[in-house]
Amino acid sequence: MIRKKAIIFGVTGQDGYYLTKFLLKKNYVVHGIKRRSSSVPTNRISSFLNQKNFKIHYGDLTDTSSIYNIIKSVKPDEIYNLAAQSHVGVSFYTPIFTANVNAIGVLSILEAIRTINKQIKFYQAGTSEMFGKTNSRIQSEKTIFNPQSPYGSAKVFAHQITQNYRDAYNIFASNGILFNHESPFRGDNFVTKKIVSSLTKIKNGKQKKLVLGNLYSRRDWGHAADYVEAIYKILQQKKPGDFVIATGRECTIKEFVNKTAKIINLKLKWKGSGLNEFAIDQSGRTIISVDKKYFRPLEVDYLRGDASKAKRILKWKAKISLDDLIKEMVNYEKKQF
Ligand code: NAP
Ligand code: F7E
Repeated sequence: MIRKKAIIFGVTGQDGYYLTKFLLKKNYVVHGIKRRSSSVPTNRISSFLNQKNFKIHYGDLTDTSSIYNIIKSVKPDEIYNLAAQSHVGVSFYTPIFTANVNAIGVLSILEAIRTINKQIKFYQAGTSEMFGKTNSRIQSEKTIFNPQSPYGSAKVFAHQITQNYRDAYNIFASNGILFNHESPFRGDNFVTKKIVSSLTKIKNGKQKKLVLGNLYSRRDWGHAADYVEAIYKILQQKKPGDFVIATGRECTIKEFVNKTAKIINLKLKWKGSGLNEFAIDQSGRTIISVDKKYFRPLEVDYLRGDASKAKRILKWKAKISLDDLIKEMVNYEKKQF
């Protein structure tokens, strides 16, 4: 039997873990690309490292030669680009690096596909951050982009250059426009992971306080396991295209905190407002406060995705509820004590 070969850039990240698991189950040979790092970057994917259908290569999206050499030697059927400097807040501190990885890195992959083999299918990990400041109450593939960060702006370039290569060179190049998706394997400095991890520790006496930034932005949160299934389906279509992947539901950061507290049975009472807003526990101790340092120079206030195109064409919809996602994240955190 001939197995399909996939390259995953960004294999060591949250989505890299879920997509690798998914593709290995589908009998793919998966080639994952990792960067050199002073600490072990493969913690999430350690369970795959000894599997014969999983191979790991050193590479970096800022090193065009590594991208070219890997694609030339692996001869993949499909390339999934999940690699990015993916933190919106950090992109204000490292804007040039963010643009080199998230924008130019994508162009380097597309150029390698164009020169090596135009039959390779390509997936680009786009984001709801491309919508940025929007007047649309629900955002679809037709909503105008208005990014509010170096991260979002670099992703708009990546999105459009992917469309350009599709149209100019007839390459099967597709964009996902994924809204926030989380899991127990989410990076530590994203807000859901920070909230779940901190509140679980506070409940168990292992941490004193959780300090957050803007409590009132609204996000449409799904589960990464659901979303990688959509990513896969995007590359299995007859024609390439762009797809919003979202749940269609949103809530504020504060509502996410309250849901998590309820699930772990931690009683909270909110007081104050603005930078002086805080929450106390049953004994009157302040366990949540707000600090300016976690605010961004620009904020994206409201994101809610319309995934009806994905439902119609990919036959995809989000299955895991926000409450079940939080419960899974809480259970994982408890096991880390
Ligand atoms: P993540 O956990 O931060 O993973 C990012 C991956 O990119 C990691 O494997 C990271 O490697 C790798 N990477 C970073 N810089 C690189 C470079 N210069 N060369 C090669 N690899 C590099 O992100 P994620 O949540 O899995 O997201 C996957 C993709 O979807 C990203 O492109 C993100 O921007 C996009 N996205 C995510 C969401 C979401 O809510 N999760 C929503 C929309 C779009 P290290 O492990 O070495 O850092
Ligand atoms: O912030 C607010 C923050 O960093 C969510 C990435 O995967 O999804 C993610 O980007 C919201 C923002 O995710 C803290 O200001 C408050 O309004 O968890 P986040 P994000 O910025 O939405 C998109 C779709 C991606 O593409 C990205 O790659 O929460 N917030 N207090 C905080 N955020 C953080 N990180 N930390 C806080 O303490």
